[in-house]
Amino acid sequence: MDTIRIGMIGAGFMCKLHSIALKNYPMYFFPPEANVALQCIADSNVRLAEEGMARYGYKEYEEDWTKLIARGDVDAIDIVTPNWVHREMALEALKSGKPVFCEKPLSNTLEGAREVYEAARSARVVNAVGYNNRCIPAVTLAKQMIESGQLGEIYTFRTQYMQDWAIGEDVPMEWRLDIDKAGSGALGDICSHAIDLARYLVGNFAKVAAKSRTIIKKRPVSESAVLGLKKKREVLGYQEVKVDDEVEFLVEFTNGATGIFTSSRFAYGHKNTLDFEVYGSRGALKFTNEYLWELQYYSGTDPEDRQGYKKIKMGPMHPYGMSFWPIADLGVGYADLKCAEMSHFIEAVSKKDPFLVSASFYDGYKACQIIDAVQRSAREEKWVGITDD
Ligand code: NAI
Ligand code: SOE
Repeated sequence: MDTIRIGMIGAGFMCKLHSIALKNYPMYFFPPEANVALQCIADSNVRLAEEGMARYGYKEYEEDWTKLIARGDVDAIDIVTPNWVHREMALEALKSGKPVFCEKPLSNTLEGAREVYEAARSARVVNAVGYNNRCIPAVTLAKQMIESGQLGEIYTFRTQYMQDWAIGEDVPMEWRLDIDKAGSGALGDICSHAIDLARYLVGNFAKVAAKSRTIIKKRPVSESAVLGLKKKREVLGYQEVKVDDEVEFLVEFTNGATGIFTSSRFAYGHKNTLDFEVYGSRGALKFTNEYLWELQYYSGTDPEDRQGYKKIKMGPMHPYGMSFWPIADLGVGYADLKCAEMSHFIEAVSKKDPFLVSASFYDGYKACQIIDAVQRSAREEKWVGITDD
């Protein structure tokens, strides 16, 4: 059996998730399509690269990511660096002809995402973008139910992705709050997952009408601020904030359905809440990641005196079920879902078939196209169309 030797660029939060997911792959997805080796890790902070090598079990480490891509002992590239460096790294990986997994969003600009997508299309190598929520068993089941016609014609898709970590004037500047680095705020950071889920479950967007705002317009700058850590740090200065702290938008899908999106990183009561409802002519679905292992289904065709939501508990008979646990309702963890997403990437690399990934660079480009349209709509206070390319 082949061994796919992974080169990981970035040694932060997502490096931990991806490394654990890749290590667990052959145990959850057995027999594996290929063996996976954590071969080399790179980070511009060489101390983190060296630490990551020891912590996750990589064989080598590099400070220079271009050297990692060029190594003869690296077969596939996994990009888990911040948004603004995805473009150059993905282009270099594609140029090397090696399969590449890039975390979302594909780029911090629409132009960068389009350039990467077009390069992947001509390079004809396996390419995937990190939209792991597609691989939540309940979400995949929702897709199967919608595609089978069980909900009939889809009328409305309502979704929210809400967090609270950005609340407070003392939360320091970090790349997720810097428009030049991240490309957007809540919109690209968390709502892009909801955008991708909407495309996955309902279809492409025709046009959007948006409203967004920056709530805290100036933040303290301190040494090496890390997401979520609220430790007091020495304030070195202040930086203007231009990212969206909250965003709301309406969508008209190309199939005529309507979408209602809300996303904020200023939402007390939500540490990391992603939920959606789908309303159709024959029924409805409800999901929240706060009950990751459940999908609520309402059949509009039940006898009128017996209608109501029923709670479907995910188990071995559901998507990815046999890869996880033999009885229902034992739950999955964050790394398990990334492992499910990685299983598609590993299979695609092993079979050299770009169509086997879960979300591709095309999906990553489409999400960036929608992010750009939402930003334009909010700026110009009008509906903005999205080309169906
Ligand atoms: P992080 O800030 O924790 O780690 C990024 C690492 O990249 C840092 O160690 C930094 O030193 C390194 N780095 C920065 N510039 C570099 C360069 N030029 N060359 C080499 N290394 C460089 O970031 P985090 O939270 O891991 O996010 C990484 C990416 O993953 C982001 O694009 C984010 O949007 C995405 N993400 C996706 C999630 C998902 O659910 N799919 C969840 C969290 C993040
Ligand atoms: C921070 O808001 C974050 O880590 C996002 O960057 C991820 O995409 C999201 O899945 C979880 O929250």
